[in-house]
Amino acid sequence: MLVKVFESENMASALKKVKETLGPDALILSTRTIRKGGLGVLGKPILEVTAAVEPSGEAARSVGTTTPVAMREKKALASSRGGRRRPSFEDELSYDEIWAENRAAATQRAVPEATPRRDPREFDTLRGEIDELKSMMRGFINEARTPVSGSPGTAGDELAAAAPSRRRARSGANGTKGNEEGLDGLVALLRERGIDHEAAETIVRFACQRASDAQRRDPEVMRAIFADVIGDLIRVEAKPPAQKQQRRLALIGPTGVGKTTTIAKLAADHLLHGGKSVAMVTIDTFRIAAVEQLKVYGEIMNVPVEVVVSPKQMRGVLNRHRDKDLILIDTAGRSPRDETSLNELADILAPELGTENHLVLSAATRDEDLYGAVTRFGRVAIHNLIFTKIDECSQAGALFNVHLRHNFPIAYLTNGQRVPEDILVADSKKIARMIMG
Ligand SMILES: Nc1nc2c(ncn2[C@@H]2O[C@H](COP(=O)(O)OP(=O)(O)O)[C@@H](O)[C@H]2O)c(=O)[nH]1
Ligand SMILES: [Mg+2]
Repeated sequence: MLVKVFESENMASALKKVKETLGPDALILSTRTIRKGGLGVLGKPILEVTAAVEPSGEAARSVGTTTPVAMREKKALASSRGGRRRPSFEDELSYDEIWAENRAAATQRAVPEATPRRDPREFDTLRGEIDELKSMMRGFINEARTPVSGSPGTAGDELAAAAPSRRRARSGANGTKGNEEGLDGLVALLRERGIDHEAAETIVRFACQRASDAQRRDPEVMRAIFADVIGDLIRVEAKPPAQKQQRRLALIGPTGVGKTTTIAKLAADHLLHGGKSVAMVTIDTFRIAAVEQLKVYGEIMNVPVEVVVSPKQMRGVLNRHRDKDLILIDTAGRSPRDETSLNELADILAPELGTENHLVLSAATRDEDLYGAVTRFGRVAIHNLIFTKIDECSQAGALFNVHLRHNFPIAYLTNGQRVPEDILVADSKKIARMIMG
């Protein structure tokens, strides 16, 4: 690995130098501010960035491949897309351009109107009926998860395979064939929303206990009752107790689900509305674009960004920022199929650090991929779920299926690309209404 140290007046020009010298695949190992000019603390502050690149030749080859003409074309394309460009790094706009655009956008929306409000949530009154509902539901799901002998499939397959036999077994206890057909119609209303068969059947049975015969025949009324039942089954993150202790939120999850964007939204929310001091940490041997993305947000919000590649560095960074109210930890670039990198992640997010690990999942993902991600990222202790891209999913039932199956509380939802506006604190009733359309 070729390691080089760069000095510059600010992060923008330092990263530009790194990119020009080592190419876009460069890894940022550390950043720090030093003073130069022989005047001790009065010396001019200089930013020192240590960066490295694998000697594969790829980086070297890619340096200079973006011609001025190509850059101009990309700039034209970017400006034709309109003002509110995010630092998604899908094209090769320079750091300076992205930074300038984002700073302008951030200034314009310094006090955004549509910002997440922390709704007061109720956790103290769990009615006996709901407890019973939940335990029945869990029993039902666990029963369905028991592997069917000779069937090597996924948990989803097992559920599907177990369903018909249980339906047959239960139909006798539930009365006439006519009733069963009525129930099937109601199950279909839930299946339309992306809720899986087992969950749908259970919701219907609970809903029928709350509905009169006449109500059961009215799909609109039943949809509203379903929303109530679903709302009672959804668990959201408990409000953290009012305490002075620092909170450390780590976001883990597949690439591209929106972890970094959500980190920025959370940082902005805590800064603007909670008056909290925040530091952002990013764990990985990063490609420069990934670091830049977080640095851009860090510079806009004036929040320090640290890069950590080892458990030791993590402890050092947490110690350095022990005065902060909130540490947000991003884990860009981990593929759920990369076992080694998941083990490293688990090492860095060691339980004794007290991180609250949020698994970030895109609500616009198929059920099986969601279940797969939970299983693979289960190597790291998962405390909560965050569902992103709810604006992109036509049916939000998958969100409910994975939540119910794994029973991790939901902490936040995100519903768009805008930072910081598009984030919501999870509210079970609202999620239920969203699922039922
Ligand atoms: N539509 C939509 N896009 C989102 C949302 N959250 C993030 N994105 C976009 O998803 C892409 C990947 O986001 P990023 O934060 O880089 O994902 P990461 O790889 O998990 O860190 C970016 O283009 C984001 O703007 C969301 O709630 N809705
Ligand atoms: Mg990221």
